[in-house]
Amino acid sequence: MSVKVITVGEDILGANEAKARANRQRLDGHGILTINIMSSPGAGKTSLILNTIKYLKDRLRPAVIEGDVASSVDAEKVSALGVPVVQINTAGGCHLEANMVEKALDDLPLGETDLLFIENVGNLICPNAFALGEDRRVMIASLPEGDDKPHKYPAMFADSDAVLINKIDLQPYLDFDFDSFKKTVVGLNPDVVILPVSCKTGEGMADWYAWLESAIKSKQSK
Ligand SMILES: Nc1nc2c(ncn2[C@@H]2O[C@H](COP(=O)(O)OP(=O)(O)OP(=O)(O)O)[C@@H](O)[C@H]2O)c(=O)[nH]1
Ligand SMILES: [Mg+2]
Repeated sequence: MSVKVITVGEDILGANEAKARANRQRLDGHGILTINIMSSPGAGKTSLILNTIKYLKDRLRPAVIEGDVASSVDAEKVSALGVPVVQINTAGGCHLEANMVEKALDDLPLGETDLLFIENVGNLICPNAFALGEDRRVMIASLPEGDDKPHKYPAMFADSDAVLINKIDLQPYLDFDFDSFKKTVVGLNPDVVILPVSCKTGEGMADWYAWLESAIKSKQSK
């Protein structure tokens, strides 16, 4: 008797791609630049979002979707800045999926939003495999994680438009080889933009804001 094989991964990813395209069309309809921010737990996703909101809130209307396994800790920090935010709790899921984002979009004022940050679940294994409807993907690495992470988790770095190296203020205390890190990332992703920053001291953040503003301009000119 022949055995029917269902490749679950392909089914799930195919369905996710379709939902992500629908999210993207919906966001495009409102002219919203959407950034999917990925990193390991604690690399600085929320810190980057909070700093960036403070920097541009007077000129642009941001909104945020927070993805976490549990809690609304990060969403509360965003909400305290007076910015619309929806928290998704994945209840054990290790990445966001497009259908979760679709639901969150229902609860955001899309007509009054210019820029949407989606903070993915902290994880270096699989968030990159699930499109959400974003325009750009930003990966945050940080000095305490070590410079070898692109070797160990290559897909996350290969699939990103920009890689931020956060916590450069900790350089005196750590052996992080910037040249080796950059060489590995460029080997995986020749077009990537690499930006060393510190969300704590503000060093390098002007380059991040310039990258973001250029992405916003290119979205608005479409
Ligand atoms: N020294 C230093 N600490 C930082 C920097 N950026 C963030 N942190 C600290 O790192 C810790 C984690 O930062 P978060 O922004 O919460 O990281 P996250 O990626 O959002 O974490 P999860 O949502 O839990 O995955 C916090 O204690 C921050 O204050 C930085 O540039 N330098
Ligand atoms: Mg966070």
